[in-house]
Amino acid sequence: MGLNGGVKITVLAGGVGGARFLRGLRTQLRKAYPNGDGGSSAEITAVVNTGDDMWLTGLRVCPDLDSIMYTLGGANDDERGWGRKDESERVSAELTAYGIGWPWFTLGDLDLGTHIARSSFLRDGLTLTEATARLAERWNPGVRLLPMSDQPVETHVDILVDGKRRIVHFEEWWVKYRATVPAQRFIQVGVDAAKPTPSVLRAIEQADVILVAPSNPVVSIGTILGVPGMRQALHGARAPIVGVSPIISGAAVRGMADACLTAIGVETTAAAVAKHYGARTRGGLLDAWLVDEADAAAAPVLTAAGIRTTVVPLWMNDADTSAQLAADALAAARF
Ligand code: FO1
Repeated sequence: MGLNGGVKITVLAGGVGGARFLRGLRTQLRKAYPNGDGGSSAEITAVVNTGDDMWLTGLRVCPDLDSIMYTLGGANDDERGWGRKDESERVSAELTAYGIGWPWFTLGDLDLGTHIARSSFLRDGLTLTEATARLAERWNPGVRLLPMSDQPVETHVDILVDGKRRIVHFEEWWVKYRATVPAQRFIQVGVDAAKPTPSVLRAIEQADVILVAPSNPVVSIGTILGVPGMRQALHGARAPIVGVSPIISGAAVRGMADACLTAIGVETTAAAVAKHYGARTRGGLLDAWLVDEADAAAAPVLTAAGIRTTVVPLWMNDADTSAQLAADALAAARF
C-alpha cells in the first residue's frame, strides 16, 4: 500500500498504445478502488517517453505526453490516433506558406495552443515536469504525467534513402517516410546528459505495482529504459514489474513497432519482445508478461525462462476491454 493508503501504480508508457492502456487502467482502478465520488483512491503515475519530442517553429512539441494528456482528458482524435478532435489547420497553412516547420507534420490550431503554452512555461524557467503538470491541470487526466527526464533526449534515425545515408528526427522517419525506409540504427541524442527526474525515481520507488504498457518496445519503452539510471531504479524497486505485449501473433498492435524491432535485430513476436526486455531474476526488466491467446504457445517457454507469462485477450478495442486488460495486468502482479 502507498504512503497515504492508496494503491500506487507506476506505468512506463509511450504514445497511442500507452494512452489507451492508461485509460483502461484508470477505469479499472475506479471500479476496484472507488473513492466515493467517482474517482479512485489508487494513484496512477505514467513515466512517459520524450524521445519523440522536438523544437518545431520555435515551439517544444511532446507527442507522447500530449497523446496521453488528450486521451485521458477526452480531447484526443481517436480516429487519427493523435492530436485534438474538432481540429483545424489554419495556422499550419500559414507556417507552410512562410516555409517553416515540417509540411508533412501537421500542428493543428488547438494543438498549437498546447505547444505555445508549454514553450511559454519552459521560457519562464519551469522544468518539463512542471510544465507538463501545469498543462495537465486543465485536462484533469486522473493520472500523474511525468516526462522520463527533464533533459531533452531525442530519438534520431540513421536511414538510407535514395542511396544516401541520412540521420533524421524520429518523426521524419515515422511520419514522412512512414517507417518504410529501413532504419539502420536509432540514436538517442542527449541521452548521456539525461537522468530520470526525482519524481520518476520516487514513483518507481513508491510503486506497489509497475506496469510496462503495450507501447513501442524500441522507441518508446526502449527510450525510457535507455535513460542512465532508469534500469537500475526499476531493478531495485520493491514492486513487481508486469509487461503487456505490444505484439499479437507476429504483428504490431499499432504503429510500426515491427519496423523498429527489425532495426535492432529483434523478431516481431510476443516472446522475442519479452526476452528483449529480459527476466528480472536474470538482470532484466520483467517479473511477468501478458500475451494474447494467439501467442499462448509462448507462455510455457517464457515462464521457464523466468518471465511468468499469462495468456489473456490483448486487443483494446473499447473501454471495457482496456479495463479488463488492466485488471489482468494487476492480477499478473498478484495485486
Ligand atoms: N502523426 C502523423 O501521422 N502525421 C502528422 O502530421 C502528425 C503530427 C503530429 C503533431 C503533433 C503530435 O504531438 C503528434 C503528431 N503525429 C502525427 C503523431 C506522432 O507521430 C505520434 O504521436 C508519435 O510521435 C508516434 O507514436
